Amino acid sequence: MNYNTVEFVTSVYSLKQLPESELPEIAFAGRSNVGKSSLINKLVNRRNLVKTSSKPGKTQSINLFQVGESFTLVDLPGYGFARVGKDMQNSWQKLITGYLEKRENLICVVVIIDIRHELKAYDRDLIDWLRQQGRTFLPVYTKADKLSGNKLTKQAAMLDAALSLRPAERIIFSSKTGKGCDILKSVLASQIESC
Ligand SMILES: Nc1nc2c(ncn2[C@@H]2O[C@H](COP(=O)(O)OP(=O)(O)OP(=O)(O)O)[C@@H](O)[C@H]2O)c(=O)[nH]1
Ligand SMILES: [Mg+2]
Repeated sequence: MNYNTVEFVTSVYSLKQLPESELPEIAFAGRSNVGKSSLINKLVNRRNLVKTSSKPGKTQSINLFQVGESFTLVDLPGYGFARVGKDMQNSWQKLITGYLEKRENLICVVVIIDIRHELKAYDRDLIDWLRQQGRTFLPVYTKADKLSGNKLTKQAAMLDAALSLRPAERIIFSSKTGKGCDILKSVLASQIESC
C-alpha cells in the first residue's frame, strides 16, 4: 500500500458536511490525547500532516485525508475530554457516533488505547458498541515506548483480558519509535483489499 501521496480532503463539524465518497475509509478513534493524530502522521510518514498537541482536545472536527486514489484516513476528535463543557462533549459524541454508525464506506475503525493505563470505561463502551454494530475494528495499544519489556507485556495482557482479545487481534504501537507500524500497514492493506 502506497502512502506517498496523502492529501487533506476536508474538516467536517456535522454529519451533513461529510463528502460523498466511494473510497473505503479507515477511521481512528480513541480518548483525547491518546495519540490518534500522531499515529496517522507515523503511518503516512509525515511529521505534520495532522496537527497534534500535548494538550487534550486538539482535534475538534472529523478530518479526512485521501491516500492516492485508494482509500481515506479519518482522524476523529477524542472522546471523554473533561475540560470541554458537557454540551460540547455531547455534540462531539453525537458527531463521532453518527459517523461510526452511518458511514457506509467505513471499513475499519482503529481503536487507539494507551498501553500504560487500565482499560477506561469509554474504551470498553466504544468496543462493546462496535461489536454490537458489527463494525470491523482493530485495537491498537499505543505509547509502547513509554514502558519497558516486562511492564509492556503485562499491560498488553491485562488489556487483552479486559477486552477478550487474542494477541493476534491487536497491535502494540509507538508513534515515537515506529514499533508496530509495518504490521498496522499490512493489516490495513488486507482490509482494503478484501472490501
Ligand atoms: N511517547 C509517545 N508520545 C506520543 C505517542 N503518540 C502520541 N504521543 C504524544 O501524545 C500527545 C497527544 O498526541 P495526539 O496525536 O495529538 O493525540 P490525539 O489522540 O490526536 O488527541 P486529540 O486530538 O486531542 O484527541 C502528543 O504530545 C504526542 O506527541 C507515542 O506513541 N509515544
Ligand atoms: Mg488529534
